[in-house]
Amino acid sequence: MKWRNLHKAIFCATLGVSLTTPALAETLEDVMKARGLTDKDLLAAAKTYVPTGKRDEFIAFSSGGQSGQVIVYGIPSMRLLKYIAVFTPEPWQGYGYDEESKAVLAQGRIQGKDITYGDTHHPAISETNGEYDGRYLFINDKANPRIALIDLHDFETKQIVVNPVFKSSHGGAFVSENTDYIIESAQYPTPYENTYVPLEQFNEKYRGGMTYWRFNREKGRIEPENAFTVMAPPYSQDLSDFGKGPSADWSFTNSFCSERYVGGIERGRPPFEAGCSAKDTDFLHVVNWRKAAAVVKAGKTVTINNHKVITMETAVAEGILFLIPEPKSPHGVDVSPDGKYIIVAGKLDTHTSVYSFEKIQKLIADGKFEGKDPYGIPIIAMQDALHTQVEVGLGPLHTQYGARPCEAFTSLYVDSMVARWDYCEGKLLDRISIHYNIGHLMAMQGDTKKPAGKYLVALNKLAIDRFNPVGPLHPQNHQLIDISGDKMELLYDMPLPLGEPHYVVAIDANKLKPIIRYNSGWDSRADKESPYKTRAGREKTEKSPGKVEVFGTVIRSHITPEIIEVEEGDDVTLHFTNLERAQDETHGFALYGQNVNLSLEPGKTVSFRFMADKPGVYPYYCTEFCSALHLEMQGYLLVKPKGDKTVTDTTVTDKVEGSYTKANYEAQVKQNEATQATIDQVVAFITSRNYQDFPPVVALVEDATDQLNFAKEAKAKAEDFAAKEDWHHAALWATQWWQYQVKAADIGLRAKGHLEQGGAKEVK
Ligand code: CUK
Ligand code: CUA
Repeated sequence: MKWRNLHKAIFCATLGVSLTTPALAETLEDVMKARGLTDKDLLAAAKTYVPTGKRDEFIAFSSGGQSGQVIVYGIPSMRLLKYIAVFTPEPWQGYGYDEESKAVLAQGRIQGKDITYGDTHHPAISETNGEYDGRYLFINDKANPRIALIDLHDFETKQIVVNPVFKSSHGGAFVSENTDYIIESAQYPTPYENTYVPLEQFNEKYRGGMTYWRFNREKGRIEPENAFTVMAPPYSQDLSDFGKGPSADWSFTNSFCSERYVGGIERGRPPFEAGCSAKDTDFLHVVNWRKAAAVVKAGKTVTINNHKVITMETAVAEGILFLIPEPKSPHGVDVSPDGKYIIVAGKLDTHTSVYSFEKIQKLIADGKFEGKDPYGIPIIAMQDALHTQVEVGLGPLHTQYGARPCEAFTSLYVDSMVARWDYCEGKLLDRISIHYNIGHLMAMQGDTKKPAGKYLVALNKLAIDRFNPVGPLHPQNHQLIDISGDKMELLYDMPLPLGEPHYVVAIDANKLKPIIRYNSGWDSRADKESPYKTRAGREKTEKSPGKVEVFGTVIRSHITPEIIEVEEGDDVTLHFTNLERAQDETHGFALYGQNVNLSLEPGKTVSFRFMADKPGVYPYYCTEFCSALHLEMQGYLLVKPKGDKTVTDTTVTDKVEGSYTKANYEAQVKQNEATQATIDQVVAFITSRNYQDFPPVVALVEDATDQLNFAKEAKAKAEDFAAKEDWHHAALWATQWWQYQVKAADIGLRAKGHLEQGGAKEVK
């Protein structure tokens, strides 16, 4: 019995339940036995389980690797929350299907070609004073050197910028401590111009570099016209990081092939991997970006592909660029939270190297260099700049920081471990095995001035046997590790079924304040009011020869217009505005055979354009189960053959529906009156409470009021027809009046529930 009580105590203590909770039919002991769970499992479960209706403490934004998307999940539950469409079309969000988002994707064209995927590596949250501010997210595309901007007020991609001089880029996106700039360094050296240059001219004509994209926070956009690049030798630049605090004006980028080796096994040469790891060291690039920006302002640049470039000669003359040797095949470069140290991990070295920013500054000020590289760039001696080196294990890659002073965590690819160590004292503290072959690792806010500690996520390259098999292509495995105690503890495995994520960033959930609906008639992709915004009752169709433009709306449970008639060969554009104000009342729009799926979140306006090139009948419908009458949220696009002169006779379709009688009408009116009585009760409840203090309820009330106004209009129409003794139309409109009442009641009840749960007070 002691055994059982122990488990109960652990379970109750960790979940905060009182021991006097009445016994459940099934005991914890039974479940543990049946499922083969240990004490450790139980603790891990209690630490990660987020009960129904509760939320996570941190929100993680993960690169989606080759999927070209961003994956959002909660920590510690590891529950998936969203995929954000970035470089790749995504139908659920209408991304790449509505004209507004097609325009965003079109910004990412490379030399006129549509690129419909991205290889995303490094997400970065915007910072203010070196801390995440939760406003924007940036992410790079390695394959096509691009940076995307996601606005975290609605989690949508707003902008894509294409690097004008690189042909691949890896060391982005990382932000300066006030997000003045986003860095993107080159990876594979190429000529800056978009021309052919033979590989024999590699040393002379191929170049690497670091691009600094200016970010305008007021506009919430990257300004390509104010971006610049610091040219660098063809050393295959890799990861980058900006300084913080004392080092805030500087950035650091490493490189993995300072051998400048060009492979070509088919030419009888040893391959790239042999030539690029021949030397014992590569180069850490140390750049004074603040000075570089001033040099750009002073006009000391050359223009290549319409983009400002600081040449290596200028960079050297102005004291902008320095090199420091770093151990064999380095990968991550990560600046410590206090900004005093730069930690580099060399994949083929067992150490992490801690460089002292203070020492580097002194050496630069004293002009103490060990020599120059072939391009005349001063080289600082490694031993002079090092603070310490720590033996952490095999294959160190990336470093993150914890909440304790001097606490660092480094991923060990070859050892399949995470090392916890002290970068001030230079000593190893703890190690934990992961499964298998870790790439990046991520601690909560672990690359900012204020790491939050608590948890760490290992981004493992291989899953092998960790999950139920799903064929040769395996999911990725993000493993959650508890770092709150002195010993690291593995808590959870999460399969990620979308691309190979490289890096993740996680922010305190309280720092994110996304909206729940758009201002009515909003073009979310451009973040401004849409010129196609349409109000209720103002829907219209404009026709001119060869052209049809529809200004429609959607609201539970109909699409207006319900019938669209065009002629074969017409150029058709549909604009729809979602009139809903209620939270989560999204409608979709799908149309047969035109490759379209639109997502209309409350308030949003989107457009879709296509050629009606084939006569026929094209049903359309709402793709979100939005109400009990969702299936009826439908319509027909009729493409008439060219020259068809048939006149539409509505009386024919009316007859198809059958005929209604006076008795039908009266029965419906009776039901409507009863429904109205219920609505009046709900309204009385809401208005007797301080509902104005609850913004979501205010939105619901506005929405319900809309529906009641529609009901009033339908009622008037029904009564008109009744007066004319047209019982058929009177009954139909009475039914529609009831439909609006039902929706109003539904919304009203939701508002009432919200007030009851929120503890609203009675007002006089
Ligand atoms: S990279 Cu993939 S594991 Cu692109 Cu930051 Cu290191
Ligand atoms: Cu709107 Cu279903």
